[in-house]
Amino acid sequence: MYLRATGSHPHWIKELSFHHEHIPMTRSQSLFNDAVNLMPGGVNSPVRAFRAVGGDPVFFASAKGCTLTDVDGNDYIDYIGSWGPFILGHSHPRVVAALHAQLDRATSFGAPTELENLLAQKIIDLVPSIDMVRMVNSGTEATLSAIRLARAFTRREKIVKFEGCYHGHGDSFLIKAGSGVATLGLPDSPGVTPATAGDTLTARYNDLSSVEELVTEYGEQIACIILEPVVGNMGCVPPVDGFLQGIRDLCTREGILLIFDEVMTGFRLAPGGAQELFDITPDLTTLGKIIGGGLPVGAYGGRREIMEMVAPAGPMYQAGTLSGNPLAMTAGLETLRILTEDPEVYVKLDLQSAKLEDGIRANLSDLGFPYTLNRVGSMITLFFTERDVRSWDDAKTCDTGLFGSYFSEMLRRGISLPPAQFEAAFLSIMHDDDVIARTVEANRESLAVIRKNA
Ligand code: KE4
Repeated sequence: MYLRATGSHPHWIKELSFHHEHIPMTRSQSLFNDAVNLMPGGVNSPVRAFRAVGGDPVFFASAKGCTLTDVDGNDYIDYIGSWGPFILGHSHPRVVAALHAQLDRATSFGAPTELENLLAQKIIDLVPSIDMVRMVNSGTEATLSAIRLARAFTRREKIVKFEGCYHGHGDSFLIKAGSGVATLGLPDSPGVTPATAGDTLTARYNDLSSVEELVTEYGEQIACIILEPVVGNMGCVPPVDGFLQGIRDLCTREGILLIFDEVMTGFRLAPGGAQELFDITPDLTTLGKIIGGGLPVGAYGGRREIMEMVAPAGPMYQAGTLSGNPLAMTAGLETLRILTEDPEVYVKLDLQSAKLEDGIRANLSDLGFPYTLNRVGSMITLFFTERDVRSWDDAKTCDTGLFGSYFSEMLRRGISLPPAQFEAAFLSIMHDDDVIARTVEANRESLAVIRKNA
């Protein structure tokens, strides 16, 4: 198979093709050429298609710790971690062993198992605001269910979300969403009806007055306010002082349920997630990613009086064939057990992440790049803008083209970053000093190259 001289192939092939009329197509390239005829955009989730950064996606074959290996045998340092789940690194031996043992017993019944009790209890023990929890199969299912529950409990219809926050692909959320919606420049998605969109109000993150304006106008109609307590889906954006408490107080005053979407931050920033870090108690919390340990698990939970409205205990319907799946429960339970064995694990993770931040900041100042870097714990984003990034209005000033060039330079140097400016990068407990030093060096070289080409 020979590479077609198209504009779509990765940069490092472009250089080679100048010298050789035909070079053998990589396996990754060949697989992607097949994939684009089999699945929309050749992927099963849009952000993976490299549309925001150029070039074709790398196909991976295996992973261990923080190292990925692609189908052509190239190794990369992983800063995606499957978009958050792999805080312990890939293929942790204890998680793999637990999965093997469960595989030999059974993978699914569609009936209750002790494993669901165990993971539910673990989540309830670690997240004080959760009295009762329901397992589902993705973050999207968790947030869809949580807003349906909020509407059922309050008998109100409107929800408030924030521009640039992403809560999965449920219709109500595809309004000024972050992550892949922002990455692909899709202001809203076709297929979402005006009736549905009309029940979603949007405010500006880190701007309490924009929330108060909505409450003044729609107060009694608002069932819930849902937000990422630390945003990952604009890139990493922390809450400014007083923002979360202000929303908490406003919800309490107005009888609005506060939903913390901790699909990304849950067990990422602290055992009790961002709500522990910022000492705020939401009424409902949505979870995902880490609680599945790399297998499909989502969950929503909160105050008992609210959760007991969920069928069959109450009238609000929600169901799922593979919800609480024993294999997925096993991966999540083992992951949380390991994660919470070491009381210092989050301190160590923060220290390592700070080393990466310091290294990149040194490069930025040495090279005269006045760019913004936001970090909370092991969530970090380098924004290609000179503005402080506190909201979508700030994030959207990024030079996404330059980010694309930076991404490609880092990939050529064996660093696998999220292929989009509006995503958070993640470190795991496996990102040691050597890995971080190599990343900082690659960052320096990449910034120097894009500066030269600018
Ligand atoms: P999933 O349905 O993708 O499991 O979860 C949706 C979701 C909900 N809430 C938050 C805060 C999230 O970050 C997500 C999913 N995150 C994206 C990454 N930004 C998943 C990656 C992708 O869409 O492929």
